[in-house]
Amino acid sequence: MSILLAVTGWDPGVWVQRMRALLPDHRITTPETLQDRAAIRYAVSWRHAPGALADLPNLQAIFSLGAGVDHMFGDPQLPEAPIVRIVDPDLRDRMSEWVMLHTLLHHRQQRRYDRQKLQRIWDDDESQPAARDVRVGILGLGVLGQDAARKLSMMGFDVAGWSRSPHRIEGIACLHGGEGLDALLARTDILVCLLPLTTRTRAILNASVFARLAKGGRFGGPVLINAGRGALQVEADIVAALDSGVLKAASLDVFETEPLPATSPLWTYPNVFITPHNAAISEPSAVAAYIAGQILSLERGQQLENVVDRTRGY
Ligand code: NDP
Ligand code: OXD
Repeated sequence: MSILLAVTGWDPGVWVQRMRALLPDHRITTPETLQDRAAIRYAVSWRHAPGALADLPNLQAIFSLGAGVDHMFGDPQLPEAPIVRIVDPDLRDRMSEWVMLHTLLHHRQQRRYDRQKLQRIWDDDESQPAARDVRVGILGLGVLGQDAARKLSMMGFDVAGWSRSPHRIEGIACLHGGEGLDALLARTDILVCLLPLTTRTRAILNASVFARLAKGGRFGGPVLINAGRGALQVEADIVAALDSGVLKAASLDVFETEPLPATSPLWTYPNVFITPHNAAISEPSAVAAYIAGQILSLERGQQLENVVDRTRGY
């Protein structure tokens, strides 16, 4: 039985090595070395080239090397086989670290102290709000959003979350649907986006949403934190909102175009933190173990887990 590893932008070598070690009875191949298409039972994809998974008559599952699966849907020849996404504590914890770090960087005004340090200024002038007086709104209450919500809540922040369907999470105000979004925005000082990119969420982080965020919060304007996908945000609207003061600051891990072009104005804002789409990397050992575990349990007759709903797009 063979596994086809089709990745773009990442070194396939490390993944081939990990998968071989965990599945010694399976042959791991890449599109470049693929000979027997009928032998392929599983595909492993990260932004695979369109058509790379076509004509695999015995394909049983497609594994995404990321939690997000939007990278596959641009392929007009994507096979019908079930798509499995990553749900893994290593990736989840990495994302929550990033979200907590960036929430705290804004909450504790770290940029201000960085500037003061460069100028050797000792100024403890400004009052520091308590976490309980800061309202965090999380878009997306899935695996990543729920974990970040719980951890921020444990730190004392006043946390609400928004999803497509209703949820109940102790200590978190859970909202959903169109009205829920209005209510969430109206009570949000720090907006954290952990949504998947779908036809319904594309460009959701736009001028209209920024204008509905809470005014009169503790930072002199709301803060945007996005680690979902770049196409969730309208960067021209972020720049305009930063210029007009509708947004006070931002932390962005994902961008409309990646790598973020050197010409992007986002680089120039002192109050915008930029990270290179590595809020939660897919750590090869953890993710290969997750995929190998799913393959072995499928071969023992069990069901695949974390299968994507193609009609919802996530
Ligand atoms: P999940 O599928 O577990 O959760 C998605 C959440 O978004 C769910 O709560 C879902 O609602 C909600 N949602 C989806 N569509 C809508 C909508 N139209 N309106 C309101 N809510 C909606 O995903 P994960 O938490 O695992 O991951 C989220 C995303 O994070 C990934 O898709 C990926 O894009 C991104 N990511 C980024 C990384 C990075 O390094 N920057 C790393 C890993 C992931 P419901 O609960 O009702 O279904
Ligand atoms: C993911 C990512 O989806 O790294 O896992 O973006």
